[in-house]
Amino acid sequence: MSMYCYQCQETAKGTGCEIRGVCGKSEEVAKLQDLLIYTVKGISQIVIKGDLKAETLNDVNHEVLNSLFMTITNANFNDIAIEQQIKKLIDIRNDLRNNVKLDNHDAASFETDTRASMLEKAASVGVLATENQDIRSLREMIIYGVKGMAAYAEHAKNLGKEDMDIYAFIYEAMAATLDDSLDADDLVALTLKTGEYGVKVMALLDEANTSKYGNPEITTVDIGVKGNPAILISGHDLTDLEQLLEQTKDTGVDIYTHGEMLPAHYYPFFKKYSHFVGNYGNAWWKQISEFESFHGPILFTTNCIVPPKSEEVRSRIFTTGSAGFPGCSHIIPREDGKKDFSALIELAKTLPAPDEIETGSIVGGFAHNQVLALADQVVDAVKSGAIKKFFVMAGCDGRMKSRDYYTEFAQKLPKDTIILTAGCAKYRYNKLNLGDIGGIPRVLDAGQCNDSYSLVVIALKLKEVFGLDDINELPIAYNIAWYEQKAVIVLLALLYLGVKNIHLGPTLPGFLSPNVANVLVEKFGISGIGEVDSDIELFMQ
Ligand code: SF4
Ligand code: SF3
Repeated sequence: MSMYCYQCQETAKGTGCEIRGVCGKSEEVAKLQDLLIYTVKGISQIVIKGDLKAETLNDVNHEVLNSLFMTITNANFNDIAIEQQIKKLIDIRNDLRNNVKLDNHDAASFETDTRASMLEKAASVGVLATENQDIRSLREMIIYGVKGMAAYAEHAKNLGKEDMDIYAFIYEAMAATLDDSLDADDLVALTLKTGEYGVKVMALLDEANTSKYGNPEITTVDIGVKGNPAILISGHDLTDLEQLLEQTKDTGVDIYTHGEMLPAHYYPFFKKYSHFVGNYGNAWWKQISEFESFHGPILFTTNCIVPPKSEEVRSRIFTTGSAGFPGCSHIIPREDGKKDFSALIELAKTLPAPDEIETGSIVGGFAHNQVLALADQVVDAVKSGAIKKFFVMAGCDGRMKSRDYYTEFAQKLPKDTIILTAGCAKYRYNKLNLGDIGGIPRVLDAGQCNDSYSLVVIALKLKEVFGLDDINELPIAYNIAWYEQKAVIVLLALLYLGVKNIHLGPTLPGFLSPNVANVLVEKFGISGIGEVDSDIELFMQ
């Protein structure tokens, strides 16, 4: 076997990619990512055993976040960037080790410098290095949750918000995945603790986003095109968007969002930019054709990148932050921390305007503040029976045909139900005309995947208003679609908050061993999805 990765929903045969990633990740990149994660574990061991405080580890914290983020599905396919990051982390690790006395564990002391030696080392430290299937399953679930946590912590950090407790937990969790004294019960407890910190990191990012850009508000977003040359921005990082909008002011170049950047339109701050014109396209997996017809430069601030099929499209793709793709220009911050997007802007001016692929608009902006402003209306509608049930359908989209389930599910839901959504999963139903209930749209989009936090705040508020003791007594059902590791941290956060009977699809994670899957079923009532009609019947009971 040349590689082994089973971290995402599209893993080969539902069990693991062994030759090449379904996502397009090569064997070499997969192995380098394994080694990068192993190096993070080594640093974490030194931090924990040396009782080093995150407050004193500024650059180390940031490089650890970046490394974890680089290994998230569809974030970074660039072997050279990952190799450089391994070297950087080994230097950091060795510096830390000089000041800490500890028994030399391999992760905290191995040395490699050439690509060949890295690949050789990687072969023995990946997922399968843990032999016991259940321990492996729990360790990997914790690591995937921590990856999602790191992604959200990085966005918050970019906005100047950091929480040392979150960094300390990342070290604790990553070091624990090498600790052979921990048994399955210990790791189940750590999994829930990962969820606890998942709630903290999403709250931190929510605070970072809303304190800088205002609270999302009901917004109509155009999905057609204007006639100007344009840049498309994808991913989740709002600070990159802000800088791009500033630099394109009065240049004649328009800015469109793609995929997970759509919710940026909901923030009051961005509404002052008249050249911030709309959203182009759909969820990440449709980018191959949508990037062809967009014609202008594309900026990836994070995942999800799909390997471009043509040189022409590749030449228009730029990456920044933790994202990367071989042969695409990568924008790094200048000394002052700001990014220079002039290369994209100059390129955009030479290229045609986007082709129109659809027309009309979509409505979103139903994050917690906006929904709570409508609380009276919502509560009245529930009390009168006009709203029978809410369906949380947050999470990710993906290319599998089986995800048509979610479109059909949304279409067939009774008309007295409301869908609460967040993440790119929404593209399965946000352009259907599902109507409204007394003026409340039947699809309420809170924002990006991290804004699933908003849905939790809304649920907790409803619990308070209705005077309930248990969040599970609310008329809310959870039918979550997952794809990558940010969805793992969202799921663990929901479990930590005590949410039961979550349905997870389109397939259960390949990284769950049968025993670990049983624990999730028995303790939390987690289940997969079935047929649309019977699932709706079950949910409505
Ligand atoms: Fe396979 Fe997903 Fe890993 Fe890519 S990220 S190699 S598709 S399991
Ligand atoms: Fe989508 Fe990649 Fe997860 Fe942020 S863009 S939700 S899949």
